[in-house]
Amino acid sequence: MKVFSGIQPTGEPHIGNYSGGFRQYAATQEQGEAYFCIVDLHAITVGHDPKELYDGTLDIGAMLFATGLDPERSTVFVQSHVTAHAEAAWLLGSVTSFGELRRMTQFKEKADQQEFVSAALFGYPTLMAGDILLYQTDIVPIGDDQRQHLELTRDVAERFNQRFGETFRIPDGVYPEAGARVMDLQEPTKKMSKSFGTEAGKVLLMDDADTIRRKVKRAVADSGREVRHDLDEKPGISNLIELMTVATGETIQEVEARFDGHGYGDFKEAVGEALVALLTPIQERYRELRSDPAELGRLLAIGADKAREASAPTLEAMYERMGFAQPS
Ligand code: ATP
Ligand code: LTN
Repeated sequence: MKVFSGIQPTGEPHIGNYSGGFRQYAATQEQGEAYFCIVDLHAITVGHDPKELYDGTLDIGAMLFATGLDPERSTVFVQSHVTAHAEAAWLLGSVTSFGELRRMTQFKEKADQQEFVSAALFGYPTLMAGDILLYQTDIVPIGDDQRQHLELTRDVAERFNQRFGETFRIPDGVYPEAGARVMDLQEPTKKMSKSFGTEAGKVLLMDDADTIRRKVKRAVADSGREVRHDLDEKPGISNLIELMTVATGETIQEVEARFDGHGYGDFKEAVGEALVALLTPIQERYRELRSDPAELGRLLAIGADKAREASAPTLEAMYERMGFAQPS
């Protein structure tokens, strides 16, 4: 079983990224040969600051190990270190239509936020498709927001296979049962996001304990007083219930039962404490790893070597089947 996922080294990671990303990576690495990629090439699709990209790459590297990736078991690497990714994106651009890319929700949302809409932002999904397909991936652990990109990846892979012969395995997305779409604490009908929303709306993985408690306490609740999961009637409380499941591993029903008869105040306090208990040890490991950039660089260099080797045969097959003349 091959596992692949990617995370952008931009902005500060939040509890939504932990739920849809980091924690699933650590869990799925147990299932087989796993690749986790810091997608720096994706990070330049919106205006970026070079220094922030540089630091963010090491920050995310440290966070991937701090949240449980084992460098002995998983291949953790930086996208731009493996040139096959940029090449695959170009080749796949020829089997992706303008119409398909134009329909992508993330493109529309991000384009609305930018004054300068780059061609790279438009082509972003072909780069992501290449990331996944180069490794003959079976499963892709992601959050709900990436569902549409994964569907496009499958369509593009099938089209390539039909036109040029069986080349890619068709990957499946893996989404968490609860917490696949963590919502903003202040606007619980919008996804918690690195790039949108206010500071008060997101619990950052590096927030200190008091900040976490305060943000959860001030989270928008709903009318009524029952701690019950109901996305239509109670988006705020449902979101906090899902965060509790992320922090403790309980099911939604178990959380509801535990807080039956309790008011919102008690419940919020407990969610805050559970998040503090989850994040404190992660923060300690993160600080340790981040304080040794040389060691981090060494681990990422080993990852890049392994990823180069693993992706080369598929890239070669792509060139060959598409009719590019090979030196003999
Ligand atoms: P932004 O929040 O700015 O849209 P992103 O989605 O681009 O950031 P990435 O760092 O690329 O963030 O995503 C890493 C992982 O986190 C992806 O698997 C993504 O699906 C997941 N993710 C992002 N936001 C959430 C959320 N609110 N709930 C659950 N998973 C999420
Ligand atoms: N688009 C994703 C990041 C990403 C990714 C990938 C995820 C880039 N390449 C390959 C899974 C597999 C995002 O914005 N979260």
